[in-house]
Amino acid sequence: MSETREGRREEIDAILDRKPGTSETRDEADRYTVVGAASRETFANWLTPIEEHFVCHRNPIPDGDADAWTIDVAGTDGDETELPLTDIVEDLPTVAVAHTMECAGNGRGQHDPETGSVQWGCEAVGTAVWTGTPVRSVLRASGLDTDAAATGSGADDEDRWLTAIGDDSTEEETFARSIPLSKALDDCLLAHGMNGEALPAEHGYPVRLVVPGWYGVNSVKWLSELRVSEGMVTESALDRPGTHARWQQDDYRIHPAGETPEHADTVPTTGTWDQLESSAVDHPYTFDETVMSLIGRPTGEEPITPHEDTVTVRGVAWAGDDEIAGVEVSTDSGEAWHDAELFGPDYAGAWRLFEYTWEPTPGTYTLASRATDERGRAQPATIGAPEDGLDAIENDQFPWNEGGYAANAYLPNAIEVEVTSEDDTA
Ligand SMILES: Nc1nc2c(c(=O)[nH]1)N[C@H]1C(S)=C(S)[C@@H](COP(=O)(O)O)O[C@H]1N2
Ligand SMILES: [Mo]
Repeated sequence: MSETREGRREEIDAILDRKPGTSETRDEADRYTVVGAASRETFANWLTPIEEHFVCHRNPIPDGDADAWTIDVAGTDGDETELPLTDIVEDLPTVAVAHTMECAGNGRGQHDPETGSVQWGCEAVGTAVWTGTPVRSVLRASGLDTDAAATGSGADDEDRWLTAIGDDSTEEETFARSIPLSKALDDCLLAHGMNGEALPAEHGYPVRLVVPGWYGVNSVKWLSELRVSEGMVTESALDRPGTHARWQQDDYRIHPAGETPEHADTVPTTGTWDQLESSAVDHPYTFDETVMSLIGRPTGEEPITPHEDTVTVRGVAWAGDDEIAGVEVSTDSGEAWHDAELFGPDYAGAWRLFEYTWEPTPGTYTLASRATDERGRAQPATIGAPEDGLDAIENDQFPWNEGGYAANAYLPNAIEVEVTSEDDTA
């Protein structure tokens, strides 16, 4: 045990060394190797530099060599094709996709009482430009009939899923996640580059799945296998020892205290918020990211002085597969709200920048931001208490849930800012 933990300690230290814009957040049991953005300043900019991008995984980083790496692809008939990564990179098209990756556990540390595991504040989110090969091209190159799957030639197409497996898997436990095949064919890619550089080891070198707009856990790193099947991964679905459905079926599900999620082959709707609202899904899976925003400037870390009476409040807002319709900023803990302006890059699956021009007098203020998506769904104010027993977003409260997933309340992310008068600094 201690040997593995020692190794992981060294691994964290090495990552922190390489990434000066991050700092560590760990769970008590030291089961996770995670680092998050070190400053709110990360959320004042559209592109998150690799040095500031959070890292989240559980096992040690597997050794990998791009030249020798292969991806094992299997269709519903079980026939396997082994594709060398060099062929994928050299023979198939390369595209770039902007993706705001948020850990499903971002905001977990805002649950009261605590839920255990990594106590993230808001630092487990970032936007990178990922370059790689469309999943559609890879499946086609391996001989799968992607057109039939994409056009929906039969009722059961709805229930086709793609399971991605990471090379950090062990005999006891496979890291496997399933997404609907339709999503995989639509916009997912096997990324081998990040922000114009080779994919760093901690982000999945030599290749990872990127699922735009969906919680980070879906974007399997160190990708070694792809499986198309009639349902998502369940405990008997893969022909191998050990548990392989844990990360799909047990963890990363939103449920009240003391409940055990049932394992399912499919869900009638995959949107995370849609599942929360639907009585047909008891314990939602964390798929697409729910509407969320963060202020990045001012940071609240030091007093600020208005320039020509104004302070620019800037931040980012995202809503998974949905577009951001608007962002409001409050300077009084959410009593009054003012429309912010959206600006800058506008790509599906990536956050938008927003800005609000504030004219404060000296004093202490609590700044919050609240985003609304194109379907009119706004961030709730707070996270409820376990005894409220919420299983959906109700009464302006996000449901406290045992795993601490998908929290998107705005008040826990508010920042206190001290405004001094221009004279004070003269
Ligand atoms: N193989 C593998 N892929 C993984 C994980 C992992 O533990 N193993 N962690 C997931 C989780 S929980 C998140 S939030 C993202 C984080 O990606 P990043 O470290 O590149 O930011 O990777 C996902 N992909
Ligand atoms: Mo995560």
